[in-house]
Amino acid sequence: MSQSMQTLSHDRRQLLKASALAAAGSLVTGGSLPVVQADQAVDDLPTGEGMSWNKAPCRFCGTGCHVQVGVEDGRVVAVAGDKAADVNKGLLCVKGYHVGGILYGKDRLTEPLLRQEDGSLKPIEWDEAIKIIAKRIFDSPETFAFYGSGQWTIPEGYAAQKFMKGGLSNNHIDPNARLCMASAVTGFLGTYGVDEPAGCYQDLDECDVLITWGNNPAEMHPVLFSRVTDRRSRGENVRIIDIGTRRTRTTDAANDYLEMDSHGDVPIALGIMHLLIENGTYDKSFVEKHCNFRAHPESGKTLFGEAISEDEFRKRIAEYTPERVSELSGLSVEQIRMLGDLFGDDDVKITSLWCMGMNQHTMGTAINTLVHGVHLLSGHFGKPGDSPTSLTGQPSACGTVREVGTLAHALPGGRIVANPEHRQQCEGFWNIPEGRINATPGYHTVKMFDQFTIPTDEGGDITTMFVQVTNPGQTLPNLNKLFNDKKNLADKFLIVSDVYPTPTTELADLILPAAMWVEKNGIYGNSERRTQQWFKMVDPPGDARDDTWMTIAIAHKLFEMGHEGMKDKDGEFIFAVKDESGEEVPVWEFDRYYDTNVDKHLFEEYRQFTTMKHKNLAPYDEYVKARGLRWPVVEQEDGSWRETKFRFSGFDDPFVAEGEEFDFYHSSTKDGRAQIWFHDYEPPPEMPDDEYPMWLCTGRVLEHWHTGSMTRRLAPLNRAMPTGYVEMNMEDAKAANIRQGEKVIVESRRGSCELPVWIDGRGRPPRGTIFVPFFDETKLINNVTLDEHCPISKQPDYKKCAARVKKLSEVPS
Ligand SMILES: Nc1nc2c(c(=O)[nH]1)N[C@H]1C(S)=C(S)[C@@H](COP(=O)(O)OP(=O)(O)OC[C@H]3O[C@@H](n4cnc5c(=O)[nH]c(N)nc54)[C@H](O)[C@@H]3O)O[C@H]1N2
Ligand SMILES: Nc1nc2c(c(=O)[nH]1)N[C@H]1C(S)=C(S)[C@@H](COP(=O)(O)OP(=O)(O)OC[C@H]3O[C@@H](n4cnc5c(=O)[nH]c(N)nc54)[C@H](O)[C@@H]3O)O[C@H]1N2
Ligand code: SF4
Ligand SMILES: [Mo]
Repeated sequence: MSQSMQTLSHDRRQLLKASALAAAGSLVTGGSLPVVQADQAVDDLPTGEGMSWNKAPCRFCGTGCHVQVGVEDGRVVAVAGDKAADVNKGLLCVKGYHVGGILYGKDRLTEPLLRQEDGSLKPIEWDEAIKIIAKRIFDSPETFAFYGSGQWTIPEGYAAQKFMKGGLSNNHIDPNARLCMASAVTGFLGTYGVDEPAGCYQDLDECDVLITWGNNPAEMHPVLFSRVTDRRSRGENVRIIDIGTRRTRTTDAANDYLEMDSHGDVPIALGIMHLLIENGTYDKSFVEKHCNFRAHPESGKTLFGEAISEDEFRKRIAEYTPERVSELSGLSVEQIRMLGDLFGDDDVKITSLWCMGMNQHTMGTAINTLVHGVHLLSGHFGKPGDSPTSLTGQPSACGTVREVGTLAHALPGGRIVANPEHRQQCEGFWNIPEGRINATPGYHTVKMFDQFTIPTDEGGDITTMFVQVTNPGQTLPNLNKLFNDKKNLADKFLIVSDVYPTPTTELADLILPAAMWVEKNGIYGNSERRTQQWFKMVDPPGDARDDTWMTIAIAHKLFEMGHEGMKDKDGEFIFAVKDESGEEVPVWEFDRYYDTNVDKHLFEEYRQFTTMKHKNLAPYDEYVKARGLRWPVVEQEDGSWRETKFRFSGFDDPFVAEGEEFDFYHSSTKDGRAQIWFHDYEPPPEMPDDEYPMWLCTGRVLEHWHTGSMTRRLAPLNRAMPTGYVEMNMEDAKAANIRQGEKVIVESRRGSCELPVWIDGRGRPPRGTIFVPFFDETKLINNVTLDEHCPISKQPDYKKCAARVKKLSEVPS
C-alpha cells in the first residue's frame, strides 16, 4: 500500500474512497471513451540541454504501444506517445501516459533481503543471496521450480528456459501466462497446428463488424479499441457487437449488446455453425479446399483430437438449434439468428476479438477452437478485416512465453520436451550433451504451487521456488489452497524478484530487488506478433539488478560449484559471452554486465530456434531501428528485412507458395488444412445454488495493471480508482437491502473478501451476478475464486464461480 494511504485515519480513508468511487463513476456517465491522450502525441520532441529521448514499448498491456522516453540527469522525466509507431500512432491510454512514474514509487526494493527466524527481513549482499540460492539448487536440483511471466523480456525468459531445461535438466518452469494465454495457445495449435494469430491490428482498420466475445477492450486494450472508434468519428460505419456477461465501457460503444449467461459462448458458437450449415450459407469452397473436421475421440480429450467426416459434423451440430442454444446461452433465438445471418453474409468483413472470458474457462481450449471454427466455416478468414483474433494481455506473453516456450512442456521455437527430435535440436543449438533435456513435462502453474504448498513429507516435491516478474500471492486462483499455506512450511524456500513489496514478497524467504523497464535493456513481443526492442536509459535504484543477470549469476555460481549441467559439451559455461576479440566477458559480475549487450547475445542465439515454425526473426540490430517488426520477418534479395501482416494468406505470407490462396503449412493433419472442431457443451464445474446463489466474475479496470503494484503507486491512477469493490445489480442490492458504498463480505466455499459495493458502477452486471476487480492487495478476491481449469490448457477459470454477498451485520463477530 502507498505511504500516504497508510498514514490516513480510518474514517478519512473511508470518506476519500467513497468520494473517489463517485468521481470514477461520474467519468463513466460522462461517456468519455476510451481514455486516450491524443494531445500527448508530439511531432518534435523537445531536446533541451541534457534531455535525451529514446523509444521503448509501454510497460503495460499486450497492445504494445510505443512511447518516447525523455531522460534528464539520469531520471525519466517525460513520456510521450510515439508518432512513428504503427501500433499507436502517437496515442496512449492513461497508463501509458503515466508509465514513467512506475520507477519512482517511494518504497522501491533496493537491496536483497533475507527472512530471519523471527520473521524480520535482513539486508544482505548480492553475493550471499546468489550463494544461498545456488546452494539450495545444488543440493536438490529436481525439487527446484522457476515461476516466470509474460512480462519477462524475451532474453529474461530465454535465459530462464536455458538454465532450467538446458542446464538443470528440470522442466518445472511455468509462467503466469498459464493463467492468461494457455487456452489461446491450445486453441491455435488444435486449429492451425501452430500458435498465434494469423492477422494483425490492420484487421481493426478494415473490418465492417467487430465482435467482442466477452472481453472489454475499451478498458483493457484501449488504444487498440480507439482504432475502431476513431473510424466512426471519421464517418466510417463500423458495427460493434458486444457479447458479454455484463455491461462494460465496451458495451457503451457497441451497436448491439448481447448479454449471455456465464459459459454461454460455447453454445453461441455452436449455434452459429448450426445455422451456417442449416441455411447452406457456409463457405463451401473454402471448407472443401482448406479445412478438415475434428472432435475428441471417445477415449478422452486430446489436443489434436481425431478426424470426423463432414457428415458426422453435420449430425452433431444439428442438435444445436437456435432454441436449444437460446436455453443454454441466455441469448434470444432472434439474436442467435442475427449472428448466424451475419456470418452467412459474404459481403461483410468480420473481426472477432477475445481475451480472458474465453481463455479463463474450463472449456477454454474448446471455445477457442470453436470461434476459429465459426470463421473458417463461414470463410471469414485471411482477408484484411475478416479474421478471428485472440488478444494477448501481457506485454510479452507472446514474445517470451509462447515463442521462447517458457512453459513446463515446451522448448524454444514451438518445440516440446516430449519430442526426441525437438530435444536433440535444442541440445544441438545449445551445444550440450545429447540426452540432457528431460523428456517429461514439468508442473504447470496450478500443480507447481500445489506441490510447493503441500508439506514435503506428504508428497509436496517442490521445495525451492524462484518467482520473477509476477505476483502469485495475489493472482493465483484459490490462494488459500495454493499459496497461503506457505507460511506454515518452514522447509519450503520462496525466492521473489520484484520491484516493490507485494503479497508475494510478504511470504518470501529471500527478496531480490529488480531493475525494471528502461532501467535495463529489453525486448517484448506484443499481441500482433510484433517484436520490440529498447535500451537501458537510467540506472536502477540502490542495488536493484536485472532479472537476466540474476539467472546468469546463479548459473555461474553453480558452475563454480561444479554442477555439470552448467557446462556445455566443451566444458564452457552455458551462458559464456565473448566480446569481439573472442575474450570472455564475466557477465555474472554485475559491474561487468553492461560491458557487452547480453540481450543481443541471447537474442541472436535464440533466433536460430525460430525458423522451424516459420516465426523467423530478424537480427537484433533491425529491431533497434524499427518500432517493432511482425514475424515472420524474412530477408529480401536487396538485404532488407520484410515483416508479415497476414499469415497463411498467399497475398502476404512469404511461406505460402506462389499462386496459392491459402496454406496452413503447419497443419496438424499435414495436408495444409485447418481443423474445424466440434465440442459438446459442458456446464461449468461450479454453479450458483441455494447456499451460494450468485455468479462471481473477476477481472480488471482501466487504471490499474493487475495487482496494482505499479499503478497503485501512481497518484493520478490511484486517485481515480482507489479501492477494490464489488459491482452489484441495483435490483439484487435492493432485495438484500444493501446500500451504495456499504461494505459487504463476498464469500465462496474457498474463502471470503470484504469489499465496498458499487451499484450500477462502471460495469453493470445483470441480476444474479457480481464482478470484483483484483488490483487491490488489501482485498484479495483470489481467496474466493476457483482453481478448476481447462483439462487441456490447464488454465483456471477466474470468470465464474458460485458466491454469496453478506451484509457485515449478518457476519457473526
Ligand atoms: N487496464 C488494464 N488493461 C489490461 C490489464 C490490466 O490489468 N489492466 N491486463 C492485461 C491482461 S494480462 C489481460 S489477460 C487482459 C484481459 O482483458 P479482458 O479479458 O478484456 O478483461 P477481464 O476484465 O479479465 O475480463 C472480464 C470479462 O470477462 C467476461 N466473461 C465472464 N464470463 C464469461 C464467459 O463465460 N465467457 C466469455 N466469453 N466471457 C466471459 C465478462 O463479460 C467480463 O466483462 O487485459 C490486459 N490489459
Ligand atoms: N481473480 C483474477 N485473478 C487473475 C486474473 C483474473 O482475471 N482474475 N487474471 C490472470 C491473468 S490473465 C494474469 S496475466 C495474471 C497476472 O498476474 P501477475 O503477473 O501476478 O500480476 P502483476 O501485477 O502483473 O505482477 C507483476 C509483478 O512484477 C513486478 N515487476 C514489474 N516489473 C518488474 C521487473 O522488471 N522485474 C521483476 N522481477 N519484477 C517486476 C510488479 O511489481 C508485480 O509485482 O493474473 C491472473 N489472475
Ligand atoms: S493501451 Fe496498453 S500499451 Fe498502449 S498505452 Fe495503454 S497500457 Fe500502454
Ligand atoms: Mo493476462
